[in-house]
Amino acid sequence: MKRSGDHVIGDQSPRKKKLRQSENAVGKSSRKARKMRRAALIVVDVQRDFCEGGALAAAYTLSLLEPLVNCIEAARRAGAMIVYTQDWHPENHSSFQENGGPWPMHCVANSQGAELMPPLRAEEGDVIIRKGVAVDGAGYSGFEGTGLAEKLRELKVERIGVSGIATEYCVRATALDGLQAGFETTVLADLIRAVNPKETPRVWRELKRAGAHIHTAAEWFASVGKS
Ligand code: VGL
Ligand code: ZN
Repeated sequence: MKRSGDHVIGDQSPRKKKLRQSENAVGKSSRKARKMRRAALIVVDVQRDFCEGGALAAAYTLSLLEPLVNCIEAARRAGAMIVYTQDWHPENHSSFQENGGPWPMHCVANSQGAELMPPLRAEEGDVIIRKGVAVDGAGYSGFEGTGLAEKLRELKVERIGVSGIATEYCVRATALDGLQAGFETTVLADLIRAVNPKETPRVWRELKRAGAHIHTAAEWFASVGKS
């Protein structure tokens, strides 16, 4: 894995070093450990069906793609891992209206609607997580039954930035589970989109109470490494 060893986050200006040291005041204190605080950008469910024109489109997704792609590229340059989650349901999934669930049919495994929304695409070394693959269970969280927490630990990731769709469903659930799994979790305020944007302030309050940071992507990068 080309990117896993040789991109070290933490090669930073003195001011940022100081900030990093105080963040690390409890726990790991060696210089080496400080340098190993890797980050992952988690891109939740940015799939055709959740974008403009899709079966279950969130609001304002057209304005998401360009800044998100920029963020993904900056994250790569900073040595962060990129994780894409994909909602990946069987045709008879319990969350579909025809099966008594709340949602129109969406993100059926291997269908066009389940593809990553262009121009997003996974590159070598990225992690792809498919979720909601069983008939039952909503499968909102990228961590639920996917092995994502173990994978991130294996890659020495300690901090995650959560972006994507939808704020009040899969972004929320993924961030809460990330916190539960012990990752320093930042929700990227400008890179998430809701099905119902009126829900966004409530979700932010809930996530903050649970221990998440809410920052813009630019603010997150200032603490992750140079971009
Ligand atoms: C989602 C509704 C149903 C999401 C997934 O990605 O937030 N929402 N399935
Ligand atoms: Zn779904």
